[in-house]
Amino acid sequence: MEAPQIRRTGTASYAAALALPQGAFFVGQRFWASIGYALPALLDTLLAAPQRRHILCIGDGAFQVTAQELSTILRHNLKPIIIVINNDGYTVERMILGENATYNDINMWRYAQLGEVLDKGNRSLSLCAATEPEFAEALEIAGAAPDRLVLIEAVMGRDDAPNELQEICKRGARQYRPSATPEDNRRPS
Ligand SMILES: Cc1ncc(C[n+]2csc(CCOP(=O)(O)OP(=O)(O)O)c2C)c(N)n1
Ligand SMILES: [Mg+2]
Repeated sequence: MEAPQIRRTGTASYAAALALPQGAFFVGQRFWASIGYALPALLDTLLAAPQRRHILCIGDGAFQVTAQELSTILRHNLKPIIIVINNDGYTVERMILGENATYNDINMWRYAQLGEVLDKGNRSLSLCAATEPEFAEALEIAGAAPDRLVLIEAVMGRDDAPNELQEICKRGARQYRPSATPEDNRRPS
């Protein structure tokens, strides 16, 4: 079986906790944690190992930084599965500071239409999943379509994040902003 690769940014980093099949490997950059890295890095690994099926888990915020590389991936006729976690902005940052602050908002995109907009060649398949059964079905469809780039928009709640990550963020918030008050989280009117 071809082994997948999974990479990360933001809450998607918790894809690292998945049990991967034998022979699969994980690519990420936990040290710098730079958003915008993962999509172009996917292009690199696709070019290095086109015989494998590559799976990218990426946050909507990170995706928007270098989204144009989706076009390059299509131009090279590459066929990854890209899961964009659409949680309406910078969730991991909201958990540290500014839960409702506008600086953690991003513009809402029609992610599931990008494969079509960026390519006249009909080489992609786009799916949108807002529930667990829909997501499971989307993965089934993606698994059965190795000849297409598959983009899955996974719609999540704004505050939906792994418990462990929430704890880490709370500790980070106390460390970096011990003086932070509830007012810091208030959205300007
Ligand atoms: C280049 C860069 N700018 C800013 C940051 C700070 N930062 C860390 S995570 C994050 C938001 C990530 O949002 P998203 O990719 O949507 O992930 P989510 O936590 O919402 O799943 C930001 C802005 C960073 N790590 N790298
Ligand atoms: Mg996000």
